[in-house]
Amino acid sequence: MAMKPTLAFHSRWVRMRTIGIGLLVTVASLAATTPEALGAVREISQTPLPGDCVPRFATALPVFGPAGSTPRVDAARHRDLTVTMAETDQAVLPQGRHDTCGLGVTFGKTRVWAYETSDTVSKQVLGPANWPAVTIDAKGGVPTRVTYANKLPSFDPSHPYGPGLVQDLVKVDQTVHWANPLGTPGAGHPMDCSASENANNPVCQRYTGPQPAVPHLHGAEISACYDGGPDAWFTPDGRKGPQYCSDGDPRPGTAVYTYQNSQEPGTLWFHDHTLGATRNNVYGGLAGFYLLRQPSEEPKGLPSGPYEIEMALQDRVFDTHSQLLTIPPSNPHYHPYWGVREFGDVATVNGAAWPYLDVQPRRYRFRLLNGANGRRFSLHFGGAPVYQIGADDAYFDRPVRVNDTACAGGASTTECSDVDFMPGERADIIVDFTKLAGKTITVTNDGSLDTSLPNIMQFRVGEQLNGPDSSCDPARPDRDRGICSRPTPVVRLAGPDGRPRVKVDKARQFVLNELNTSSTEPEGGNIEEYLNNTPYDGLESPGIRKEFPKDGISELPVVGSTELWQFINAEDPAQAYHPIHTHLVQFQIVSRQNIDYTKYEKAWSAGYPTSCKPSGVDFCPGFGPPNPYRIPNDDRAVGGNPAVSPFLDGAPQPPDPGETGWKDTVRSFPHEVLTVLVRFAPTGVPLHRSKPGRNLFPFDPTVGQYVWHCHVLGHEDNEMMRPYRVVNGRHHDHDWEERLRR
Ligand SMILES: [Cu+2]
Repeated sequence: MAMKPTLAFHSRWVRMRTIGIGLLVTVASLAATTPEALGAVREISQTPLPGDCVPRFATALPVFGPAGSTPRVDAARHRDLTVTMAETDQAVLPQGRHDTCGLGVTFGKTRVWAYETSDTVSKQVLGPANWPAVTIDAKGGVPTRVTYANKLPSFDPSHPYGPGLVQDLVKVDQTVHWANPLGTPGAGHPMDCSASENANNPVCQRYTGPQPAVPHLHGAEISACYDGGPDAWFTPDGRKGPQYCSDGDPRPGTAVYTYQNSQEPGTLWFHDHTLGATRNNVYGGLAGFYLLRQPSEEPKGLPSGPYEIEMALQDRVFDTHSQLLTIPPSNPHYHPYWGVREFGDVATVNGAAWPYLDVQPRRYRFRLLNGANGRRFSLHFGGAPVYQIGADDAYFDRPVRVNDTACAGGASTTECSDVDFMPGERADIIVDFTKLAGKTITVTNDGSLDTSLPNIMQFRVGEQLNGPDSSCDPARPDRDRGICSRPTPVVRLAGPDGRPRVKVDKARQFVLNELNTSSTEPEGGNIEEYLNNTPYDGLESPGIRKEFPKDGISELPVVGSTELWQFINAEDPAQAYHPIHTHLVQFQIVSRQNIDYTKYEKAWSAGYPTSCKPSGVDFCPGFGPPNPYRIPNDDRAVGGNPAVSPFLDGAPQPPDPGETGWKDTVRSFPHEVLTVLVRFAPTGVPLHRSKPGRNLFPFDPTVGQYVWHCHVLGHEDNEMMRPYRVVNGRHHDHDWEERLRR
């Protein structure tokens, strides 16, 4: 949202948000007097290495499973796993001396954070510490118990290159609302760190205390206790977030989760989710695949064994010592280490820079993950036929040819690509190299307009086949025999015309917006990203707090119900995209439709009382929506926003062919309203069985809380995330009714 900021507005905001932490100050001041907290520790000085100095296609793609040297972790055989978060050195860049940039550069190993997986009972290491984690291969119906152990070392100023180096390099920004394990006063609130009186404030320094971490299994239908949400973090020395949860009472620095693996099969991944430090922990390397297999529910005949390879696409910046470098902040005065768009200038796949993969002239299955902090990838496979068989956690009914069909995005898309995905999304594809023997294919990318990363990796197609290709032909799926085709069709919440096939129990409209005072401040002002103009803690929003005084949680869907959620992206720049992710449930995309965003914004801001508008600002940042949340608007949608339908522009666009199944993360583009149907039931439940109030999960989702958020890690780390609770439909409106009676 465009706005004219004033400094008066800042101080008012800081005061407003500081109320409530006063009580903590006395307790926390002890911790705050340590040298670390005072920022006395020197930082390692780094010289950025231009990405162009890293030779391309000089490193083989690291591969897990039969095609590589590291087997996947077999979670059906090893049902009790220990996953340890640790620091390790890894060959990310092509090792040794290379003549690039007009001079010789010698690359060494890169210190990263990694997950190491072992068998809890035998202690056998099944997946050595690696970025990304060695893939966990789980089997439907066979639960996996995981003990997560946080052994991330803290930076040690007397041994700066010893253990803890990564913490110094990835730099947690304490001006964003974050886990703050030491209770540093004022952390999590905007502060003008360029002002001389704040120069030594610990909030303006990077964090070097015990590192909080919490792993989230992305895409899991899971009880809240094992979800690994942002407030469930824990540190190596036993500090815990307010939503920390575990089986039993494990030793400090650990949490024990049970993954029931009861859902439909697909490509899940696990990654860190610490409040306000997800971007750091994932950038450090804490992410990995979790493949859930259930042969009876999967298409038969897909390329498998050495011809099935998972690939995590990310981007990084390195320094001249081959170490990770924090992407330079966009607004250093207010956020010394945080950036609104964090783009690296080196593409990494499975933790290797610009790798290549030798393939045979046959079909391959690639499970692609966009694991980047903020970068959207729009990929082209050099003309090789590409079929998509699934997205996120779920299979499509049958493969769809996707070459040049990923076209959503309007003004932010230069051309249609083969696979277009944003952080958090997965694409399960078959690439057919059969007719490409002897060719070299470069995977190119045009997904980010202002900071491009044009190349990703290379396929080198050999001349020889190592045995015949017996995989199914994705162009000719056999539905009756389930070959290249799902044995049971996807449960469809909407018909081909986009109309819901089920009763919609509730419609919600949310505005995605941004507080940004950069326009008048050369080094960038304060930025916060909001869902529905509400910070993560809804109690900070006067509008939300009034209606939801208990915990500020405004999304209270009834278990078993189906809701229509519309995301109104009224932001302007083409890069203001937001991949929206829901925990616990998947959803189906109905449409995207252009809106007249200037007119909508005007109607929206007019709804705010002038008393809460800072001078020169056209809305009330972080206030919550302009209207009462629970009173439906003219579109019969709750959420507290003016109805969006009068501002729709042009015809609704159906989802891209590559997003026609269940999704857990969806791309929201600027100037568009995105409509999805969310059902608070497992994906496999037939339409007629799901009813409001009926819980069909094999656990009780009304216990605890989940989140929904933007999966640009910098955005979710800076307020673009909201907790939500599933309710049983009997008491959820209790508070509200009570207020009405008064
Ligand atoms: Cu976002």
